[in-house]
Amino acid sequence: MRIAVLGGDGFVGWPTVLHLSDLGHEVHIIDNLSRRWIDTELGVQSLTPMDSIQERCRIWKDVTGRALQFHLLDLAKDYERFKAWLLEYRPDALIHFAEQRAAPYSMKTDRHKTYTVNNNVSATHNVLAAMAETGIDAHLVHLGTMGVYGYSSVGAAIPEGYLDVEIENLEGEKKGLEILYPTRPGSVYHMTKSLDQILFQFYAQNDNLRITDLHQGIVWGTHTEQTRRHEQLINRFDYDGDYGTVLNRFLIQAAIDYPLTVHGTGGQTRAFIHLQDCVRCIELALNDAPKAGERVKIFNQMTETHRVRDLAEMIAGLTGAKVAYLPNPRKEAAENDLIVKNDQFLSLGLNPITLAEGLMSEVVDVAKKYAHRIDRKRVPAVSAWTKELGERVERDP
Ligand code: USQ
Repeated sequence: MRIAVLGGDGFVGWPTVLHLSDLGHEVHIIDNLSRRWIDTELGVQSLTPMDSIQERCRIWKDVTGRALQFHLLDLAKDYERFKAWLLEYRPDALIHFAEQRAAPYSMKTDRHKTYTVNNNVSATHNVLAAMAETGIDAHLVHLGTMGVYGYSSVGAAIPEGYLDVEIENLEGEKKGLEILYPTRPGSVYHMTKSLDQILFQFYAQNDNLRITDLHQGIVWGTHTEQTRRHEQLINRFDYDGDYGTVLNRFLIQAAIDYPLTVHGTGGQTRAFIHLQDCVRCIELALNDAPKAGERVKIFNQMTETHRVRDLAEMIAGLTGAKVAYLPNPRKEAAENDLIVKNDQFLSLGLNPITLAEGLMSEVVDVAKKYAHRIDRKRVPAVSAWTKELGERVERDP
């Protein structure tokens, strides 16, 4: 297949590019390099040293003989260029990662909120409008998030995207209805992914676009089979308070002897998936495209659930790290349960990598190797969901 990976320079985008190229697909990277600009804005850098995207592509060609093509393009702003690109290359599939993906970054200030909404919603809508306009019948695979469901602890398993409900009509008869699972996003970032769902529903129904939405959990790990093949193919690794995600943060904190930063009681239960499984899921989803006219296919892309404090205690037990229970900068349920259905990927052959397999050492090894690059001042999470929470975090960092 000819595949365009939108956002192919990012944390999950880059390993996906390599995985698909390794399978023999012709892979194009479309990216505006915004993630690298945001590093500059925040004054942080990936724990792992990253080469330019052009250099990364050159190394991959040297190592494997397979070419990657990079196109510098801003999907939210360069609509006409993207449309022209689609007509020139006529891809079979588009994988859409091209969104600002950090919840804390999206809540920093009103500027960050509007940037996240403008960037994410425009990028998604531009992709859909261009596909409909050009008539290019590509399969669109989008990286969504488990966070669209919210964490309401009703004690029922979260289905894969859709909910069967019963409503009473005017004659008093009970009628069945299938609806998108009601969204309850917990940040502006998660809100944009909830909005994306409505855009997908509309374009699938109106223009027969073939769309898959992957509701992904929190990714941990850093390597995949392909990123290990050469030092300069290494993936980016975020540890800072805005972009670092919880388990990877705990692992690097343990490696540098920094007390593990649990927000609140740590009673938040979240869904997780290893990076290697993410890229495998994308491959499985690509091969299982919906037909034109079908509803959007939604998968829950996660493999296990964990409570934040249990993760911290587990890592403390393994490494001897201390655990710090801190004021929570986020407005979120202090405690929640989470049961998630993920039968579709399991039935397609996903064999999940779990935490219990000792793979966490992979991250600790990376953290130890590059510990000299860590700026300890960038570890605390300071972006607060409200002004009041911000003041509390400032008083007791
Ligand atoms: N947390 C801590 N300590 C930390 C960092 C986080 O206790 O040092 C807590 C947070 O308060 C939250 C939970 O851990 O309750 C998860 O936070 P996170 O930063 O690991 O994940 P989140 O903000 O939800 O976002 C990440 C990715 C996002 C993806 C999402 C999947 O950045 O792109 O969509 O995970 S999910 O969470 O399933 O929606």
